Amino acid sequence: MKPEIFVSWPTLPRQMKQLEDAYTLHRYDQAADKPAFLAEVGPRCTGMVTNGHFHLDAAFADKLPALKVVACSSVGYDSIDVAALTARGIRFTNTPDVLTDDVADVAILLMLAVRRKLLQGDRWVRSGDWGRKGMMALTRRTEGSRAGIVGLGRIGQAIAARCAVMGQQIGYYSRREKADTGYAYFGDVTELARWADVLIAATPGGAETQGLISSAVIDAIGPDGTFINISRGSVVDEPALIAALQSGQLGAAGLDVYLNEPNPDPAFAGLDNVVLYPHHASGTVETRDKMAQLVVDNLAAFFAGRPLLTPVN
Ligand code: 8YV
Repeated sequence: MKPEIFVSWPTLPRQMKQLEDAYTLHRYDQAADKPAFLAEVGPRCTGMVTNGHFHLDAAFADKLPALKVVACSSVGYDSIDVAALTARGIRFTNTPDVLTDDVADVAILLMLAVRRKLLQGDRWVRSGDWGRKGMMALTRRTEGSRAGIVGLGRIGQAIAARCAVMGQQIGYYSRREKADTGYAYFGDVTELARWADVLIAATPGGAETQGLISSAVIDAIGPDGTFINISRGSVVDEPALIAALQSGQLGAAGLDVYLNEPNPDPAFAGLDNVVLYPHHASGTVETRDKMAQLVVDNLAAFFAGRPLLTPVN
């Protein structure tokens, strides 16, 4: 008998085919009557495929009493109650490392697009303003500017390495100072924001970081400063962010994540001092294939009694 797998959020087609060959899949994501589907097949499923966009709390997991392993196709899992899974002895895996470079690239992409006014420049050419009005407004230099990174995990470190190559001064906030980074440590996010020209949020989401980029931090970045967010929308006080961008208290922002996805606050669309990206920092063919393959390979390892490739618990 093939193990029965509950699919709350499918992965890529190539990997779904591998899963279909190896297991009996139950596609909750496609079920018309989800409560009935969960009640019918949940008790039979020993494995689950999900994603950080799916809310998996203890109550939902309790509907799968035979569950032994959950393979998540994202690195972030702030929507998943891993402690509840662990308490039941359910293993949980995510997709670290394979997306680090892509996400760090997007942080730099957004920083440069904002500070060098890429979108305004594109419009300046397309609209004919260049011919009618001449040179567009001057922008801001990267070399020598100060990059403040909030969270120096895998992705934060990859961002810092890119900033260093571009000649930026680098400061960071983390709950504890990290040894031998060569970067300036700030034990207070607001102080880092006051120091930095660009503040980059690179922390995980979840309760511990909710609202970490507060109104006070946003004000400390200031009218000449830039805020970049490639972490989670929950990390920032979004109403305060919008108000600061509207008033000019915050100079500009580059955002990949929002409180309400995939329909962010419409106020963002009315701002010309923000560059918007649709939570797509890991969205390359190569990286998403690697992330999806980790789902397949972690499940295969579990059911073969081998060590998990990327365990969280
Ligand atoms: C995507 C992400 O949102 O990995 C994460 O935590 O936020 C992104 O990679 C998506 O969850 C990948 O499937």
